[in-house]
Amino acid sequence: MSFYFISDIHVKEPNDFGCLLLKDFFAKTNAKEGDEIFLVGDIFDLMIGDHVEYLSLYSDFFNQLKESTSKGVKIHFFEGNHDFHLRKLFKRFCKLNNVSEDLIRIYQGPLFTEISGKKIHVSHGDDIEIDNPSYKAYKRVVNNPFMKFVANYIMPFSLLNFIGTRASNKSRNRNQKKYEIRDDKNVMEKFRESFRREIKRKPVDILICGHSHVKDDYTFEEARYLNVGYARLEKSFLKISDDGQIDFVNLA
Ligand SMILES: [Mn+2]
Repeated sequence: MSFYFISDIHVKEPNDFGCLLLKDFFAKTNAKEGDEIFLVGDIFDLMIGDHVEYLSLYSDFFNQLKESTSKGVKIHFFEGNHDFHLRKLFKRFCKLNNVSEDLIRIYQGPLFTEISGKKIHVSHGDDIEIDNPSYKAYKRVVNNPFMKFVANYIMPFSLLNFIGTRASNKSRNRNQKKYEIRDDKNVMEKFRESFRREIKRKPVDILICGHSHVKDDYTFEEARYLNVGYARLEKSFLKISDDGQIDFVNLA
């Protein structure tokens, strides 16, 4: 059994570079029965709420999920800060395509599991991030039940898309650094500190996340922090093999 992890592809539209990476990721993993794929958040730059339009807009991705799950591959989808409130959408997808909901798991928070005898924490990474009060306030707003209801039932897809694209572009302008600078030492150190605090709170052998857009492989007191980084820049994913061997694998 092998385990594959990728995050922060930020697919913006069908057939863009992100879609290409996502397609290449599924091709390169060549996952078989019993293998597990972890989509660790912000796979899509904008996917919010139960809007059936997403199923046709990103039909390549959903067809891929259908194909993988039909082979007995389990998919773990972690909601990020760009793709969330998606439980109902995936439920809908499973029903429409006769896919067992057991093979597609959606997470709003961290998953604590065990792989090859190691205790593992998997999450998008925003849950462990320290010193980001404005982000935490934003999360409280978007995650409250009212906003969830609005995203699922009130807001039409077209309006959501319009607002979301604008907000996303604005945030990109604000965070230009995050999207362009590789190995940003300040961000890297902040997330290492976040990791050190998190494993004191809840010890694991390995913590895997994304979100910071800074790829990392760092060990502290025998615990390992693996950040899969910004897929669009790094063009790689993480693989844990049957024997516990951990590798970054390159994409196209
Ligand atoms: Mn993120």
